[in-house]
Amino acid sequence: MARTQVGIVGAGPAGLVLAHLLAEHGIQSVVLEKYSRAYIEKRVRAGLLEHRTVELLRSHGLGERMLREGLAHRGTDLRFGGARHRIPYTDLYGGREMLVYAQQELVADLVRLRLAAGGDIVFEAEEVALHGLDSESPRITYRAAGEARELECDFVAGCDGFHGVSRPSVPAGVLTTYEQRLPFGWVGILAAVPPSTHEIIYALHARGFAGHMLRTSEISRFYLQCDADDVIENWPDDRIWEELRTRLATNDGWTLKEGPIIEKNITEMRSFVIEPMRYGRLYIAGDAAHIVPPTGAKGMNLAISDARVLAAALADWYQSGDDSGLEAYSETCLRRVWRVQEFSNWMSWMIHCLPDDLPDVAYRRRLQLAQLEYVARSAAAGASFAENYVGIEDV
Ligand code: FAS
Repeated sequence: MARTQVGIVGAGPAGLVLAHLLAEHGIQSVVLEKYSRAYIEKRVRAGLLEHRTVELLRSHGLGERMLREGLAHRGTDLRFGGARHRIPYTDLYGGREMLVYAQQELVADLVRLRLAAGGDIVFEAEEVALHGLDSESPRITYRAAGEARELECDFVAGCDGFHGVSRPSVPAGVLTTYEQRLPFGWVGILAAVPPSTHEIIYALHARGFAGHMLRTSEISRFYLQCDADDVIENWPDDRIWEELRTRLATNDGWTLKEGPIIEKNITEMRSFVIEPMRYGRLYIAGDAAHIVPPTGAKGMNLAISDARVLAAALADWYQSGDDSGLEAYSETCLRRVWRVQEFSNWMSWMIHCLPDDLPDVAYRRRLQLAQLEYVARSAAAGASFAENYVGIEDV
């Protein structure tokens, strides 16, 4: 049976950043990843890095390509009633910028840097199962390269996303789950077309929300509000462009660049949190512990934030036997998780068309407009939006 100090399940942003930060403290880890390296380095997901995420990656030598190729982002364009309102969040939040840099590029960087530093990542690890989580030597069994393997650890980090095995490995009755499903979904679109603006657009139109997100100078990410139970077959390319043109239009004749759609899918708008984020020697991080609607571009940033907290707590334990960080891990992460849940929920309800069957919907639509006007016109409201959107420092 092989042995390591920390067994990490999942090579997403949480698992890979954790492995890097642990290595800096001389703590050994093995990352077990279900899919191939090629697959995870092509998997399109998030694309906006909070200021504090950029600073973490930069300060740990993980951001060289990110800083070179990422697009600095300093404000966002809020559209409603045909008018545009720019929220200059960098000016409103102490000069902090965000960076547009695709998640799959960051994953590729983290894998390359980890392997170059001699890190241990097992790709295509199948049938991963966790054992003895309430003991001092938890074990992970799995299959790789056609053979059964076993890894004994001091700790297991469950960084395997919403559909992983870590959360379900916690005995029934231990976790409390909180969830909400929003009454709409998103059509996520990736198009081979340069961005039509240099900043992100959030637009509320009578036909629904539309988002113009950036990715690179040649690729653009768009989102369209759809029914919660919609299917991608209902969204042929010409309907997508028609809806994007209509919903993003402004009174001053702004035009949308169009091009070939290279990927489209439906994303559910859900919120999910487990408490606590640990069981015995299992510490759960990232999407395995919480999901936020992608409205506020928070999921990946929150995953990396959990990894930062867990790495510091494990370093204290190994260096001095101080377990206070591990004891406080869940509470420390959950303060930020719930701050981000509240912001993402508030933003989602503010910029989506409310379904007709919602109780008191006429009244709620007027509230929505009042919220948008307030964020667009008030410096204080803009500053609060900026602090949350760019990444609140201390929660
Ligand atoms: P991840 O899911 O990224 O990584 C978990 C890893 O564990 C994966 O590589 C998976 O293959 C592996 N794994 C799973 N089960 C396993 C098992 N049994 N054994 C071994 N390995 C296993 N967030 C944003 O901020 N902005 C966005 O625009 C955005 N868009 C998104 C679009 C989609 C379609 C999805 C699904 C998510 C999106 N997100 C977005 C959220 C997303 O970026 C997550 O928050 C982020 O990937 C979380 O990182 P991790 O917690 O590391 O989990």
